[in-house]
Amino acid sequence: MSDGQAREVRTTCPYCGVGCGVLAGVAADGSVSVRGDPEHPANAGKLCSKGAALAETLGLGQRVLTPEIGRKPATWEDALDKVANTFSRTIAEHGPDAVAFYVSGQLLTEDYYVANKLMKGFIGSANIDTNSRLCMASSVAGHKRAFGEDLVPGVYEDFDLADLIVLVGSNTAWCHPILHQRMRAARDRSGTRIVVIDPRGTATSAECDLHLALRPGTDVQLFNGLLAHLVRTGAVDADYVATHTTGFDAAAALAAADAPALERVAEICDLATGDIERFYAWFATTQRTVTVYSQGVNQSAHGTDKVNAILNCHLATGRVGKPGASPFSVTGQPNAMGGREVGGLANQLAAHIGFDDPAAADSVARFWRAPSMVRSAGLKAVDMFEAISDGQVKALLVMGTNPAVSMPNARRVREALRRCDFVAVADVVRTDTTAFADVLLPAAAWGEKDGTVTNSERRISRQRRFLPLPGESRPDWWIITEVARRMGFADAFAYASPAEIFREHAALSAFENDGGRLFDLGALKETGDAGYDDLQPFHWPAREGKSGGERVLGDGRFPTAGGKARFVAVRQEGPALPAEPTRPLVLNTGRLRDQWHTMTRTGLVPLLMANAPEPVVDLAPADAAAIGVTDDALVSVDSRFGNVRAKVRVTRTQRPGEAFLPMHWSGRFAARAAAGLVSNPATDPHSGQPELKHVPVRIVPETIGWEGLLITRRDLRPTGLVHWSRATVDGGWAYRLTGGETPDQGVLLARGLVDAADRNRLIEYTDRKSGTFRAAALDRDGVLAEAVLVAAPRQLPEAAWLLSLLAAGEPLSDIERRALLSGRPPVPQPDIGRIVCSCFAIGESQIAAAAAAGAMSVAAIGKALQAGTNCGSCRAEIREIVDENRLQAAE
Ligand SMILES: Nc1nc2c(c(=O)[nH]1)N[C@H]1C(S)=C(S)[C@@H](COP(=O)(O)OP(=O)(O)OC[C@H]3O[C@@H](n4cnc5c(=O)[nH]c(N)nc54)[C@H](O)[C@@H]3O)O[C@H]1N2
Ligand SMILES: Nc1nc2c(c(=O)[nH]1)N[C@H]1C(S)=C(S)[C@@H](COP(=O)(O)OP(=O)(O)OC[C@H]3O[C@@H](n4cnc5c(=O)[nH]c(N)nc54)[C@H](O)[C@@H]3O)O[C@H]1N2
Ligand code: SF4
Ligand SMILES: [Mo]
Repeated sequence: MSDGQAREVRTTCPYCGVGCGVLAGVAADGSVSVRGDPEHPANAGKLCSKGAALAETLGLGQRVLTPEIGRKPATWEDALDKVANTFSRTIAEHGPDAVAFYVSGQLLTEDYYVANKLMKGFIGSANIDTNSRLCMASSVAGHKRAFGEDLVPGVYEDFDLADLIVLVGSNTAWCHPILHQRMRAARDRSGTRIVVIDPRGTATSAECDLHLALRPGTDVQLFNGLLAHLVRTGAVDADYVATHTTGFDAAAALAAADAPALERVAEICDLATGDIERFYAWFATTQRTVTVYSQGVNQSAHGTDKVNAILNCHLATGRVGKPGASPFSVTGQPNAMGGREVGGLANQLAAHIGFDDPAAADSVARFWRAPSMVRSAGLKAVDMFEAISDGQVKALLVMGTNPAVSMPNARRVREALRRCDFVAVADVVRTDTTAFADVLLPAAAWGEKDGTVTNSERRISRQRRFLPLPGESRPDWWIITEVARRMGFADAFAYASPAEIFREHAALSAFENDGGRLFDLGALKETGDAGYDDLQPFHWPAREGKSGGERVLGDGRFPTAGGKARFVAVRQEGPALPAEPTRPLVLNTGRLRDQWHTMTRTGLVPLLMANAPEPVVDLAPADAAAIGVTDDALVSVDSRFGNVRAKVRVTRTQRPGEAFLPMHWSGRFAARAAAGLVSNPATDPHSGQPELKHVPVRIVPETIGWEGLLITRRDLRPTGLVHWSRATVDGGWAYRLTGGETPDQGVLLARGLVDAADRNRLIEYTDRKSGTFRAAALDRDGVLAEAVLVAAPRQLPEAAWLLSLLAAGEPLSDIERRALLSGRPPVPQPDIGRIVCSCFAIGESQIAAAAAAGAMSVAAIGKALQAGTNCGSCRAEIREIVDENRLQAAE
């Protein structure tokens, strides 16, 4: 603990499924600092750029701090009564299936448990689904088909032990940075090979031994080809297959028919036969192989088949749950796993019990003393919003997710939210979804609440509170419990703390569980309050009287009826939507390094916005040329579901015919750039997961007349523009504006944007000839309050100096005032350029300069500037800059 810090609390990062341990220090003055917890087994003290910036997301400026009814402040009493009464009345009039909860893999297990219990045991409907439907559902379905239970066999140690790591549809370097670091370390240490299977070139593929940039959606073909190859070359573990599995012959036969020869695989996947051969040979001959997969596999109309195609190859070689040899579905959200454990998906019941086992469902009913136990599955996310749209579901509670942005066909989802008779939303800030709330419930945020989360390797860790509850915010478990009490279920929801809920959850997992379900926390069902406070990270299973479980399924016994794993015969199928002649490109969507989903928290941190400050669509050079655009052109991306606007980045990392749009920009950060507006709602028949990675689009340039930059402290939503987006910067926001009219008219619009309450404090400059306009408003102390620049397209001056004035917040000198209007600093300033390394705030120009001075490798740049030496997610970008410099030097 450093000086001035009163205390340091052990907690867990609220972002990705790596589940890194965090030490949050609270100083005597209340300020918070975070560092990686050296004792947490998931990260051993390391954090990525997002985790390291957590302290900067804790400000209260944007928070919702009081309940609201009809957008007016209300008491908790009234808000909770309103929710409970509306739900009760709706159920009385229209039945239990007329209500629904849409929750989140970012809730804590205890929050999730009570929400699931209320809906399934007491309301008597299974209409509780979660954003995990958009995330992990195909893996859940694939695991259940193959293993009989939703089990991730591997543990992180397997990355240290593997000789081959295959990453399928996983941009680990950006999305699970601390795990990627571990894989890279294994590669450096012991030559572990890394194969990346992703249509795009990514930061992950930049550091691998083989990148298979396959045609999107052809993973089943590739893995069927692999299974056929394993059979042909005698690499199948016949003993394992005979003793521990069923269905091999059918799966192998279909694979052989589907992928009869390498040439066929090469053709369908659009890969070179030599590359496929190399991958197949490595897989066949490397016992210690871990196959990691995430959204490039799950988010597909054939996601479950993709999962099983992969699992088939691991079963055929007996590589399941063994040290360094396992399939490994890495989870996205911090508690995606916890949600699955409580049964928070509409097609699960509770504690890894499904609806297919009536006796187990009876036991849940007895355990809960449930008056109206539901017996069949409820509505999955996409169908749930359809049912809301149709008026079948009339009352909805949304908790911890932002479906107006993150659901596919988001326009229709917004329409459904608008039409729904009653929408309650629990969130920590205002979002595009809270805009539809009849009742808004202020939830407690990370650092203000207690509970547990489960990471990708089945390890349960505590999130601990280290801040007081601000305003009237309350934890989610409390909100649900209070609603339940008001609906007449006070006895079953008499919890006074998350510890009580955790004990019940642990007890349920062990209740009448004779070992048929591996998910078992029985050893913890008597955990006292002090023990809960003190809970150390542990793996489940944690069966009573047994020592803790690390890897599972390694003994070849599976929780199926006969104790054997099942091969699933799968065949390659086309995308849900065939190519459309008028929409010749395929749009893929996904994540950026420094943003978390809809940016409600990472978007508050200037440093995290600096690497990618505006929404950009990636295009291959040939497609950009065909469309007639170059870097930074504004385009419209149109699918049959809607359209968005973004700037272009031309890059060789895209395959021709394919484009990539980040999923992050909500209506709070851009006029219309949410990927959900164009994404495809078609779902996988087994998992109900939508095909978020594949939709036909047309991309066309927008006609623009001027561009503007507005730097301000005010939270604005400009109108009348073709496009705008904004980035959080020190001291306020930087808005990038694009207008369709002439610069002259741009000036009129821009002038209106500047807050000119006090005209004396406004400085203006217009040059009609060049179409340039600049204005700045100073506040009473002569500090820059806002500035706007307008210019013909691509003529705007650099913003760095103006941004530094806003950040400094100091009264301007006379020289600075005069310089303001030239848009250039009085003394030339070194511009560090776009931030590349967020951990150490190192910019592109600094890296280029260091490279020019002789630092010609990622390691040398690390030595010179520290860039890339913490989480390492920026290494691919550093390499690009170094390579670029090398090319220039050679020219
Ligand atoms: N920085 C950051 N990290 C995050 C998150 C975040 O928002 N930001 N979110 C977290 C969450 S919830 C999740 S679910 C994970 C997601 O983590 P990832 O799954 O790694 O992330 P994505 O970018 O969604 O998609 C991964 C890759 O799938 C590829 N892909 C697309 N189509 C196909 C295909 O047909 N086949 C194959 N093989 N690949 C394809 C895409 O090109 C993309 O590079 O990240 C977690 N971590
Ligand atoms: N096109 C496209 N769409 C996608 C994806 C994609 O790759 N492409 N990926 C999908 C995936 S994998 C995922 S996981 C989803 C994520 O999508 P969402 O879940 O919609 O995204 P978030 O921004 O994480 O939303 C979490 C919300 O919870 C709020 N919140 C934070 N902490 C708390 C809390 O303690 N309590 C409560 N009540 N609220 C809190 C946040 O402010 C935020 O509004 O997006 C999916 N959508
Ligand atoms: S890798 Fe980064 S985002 Fe994920 S848990 Fe660790 S610090 Fe948080
Ligand atoms: Mo996710």
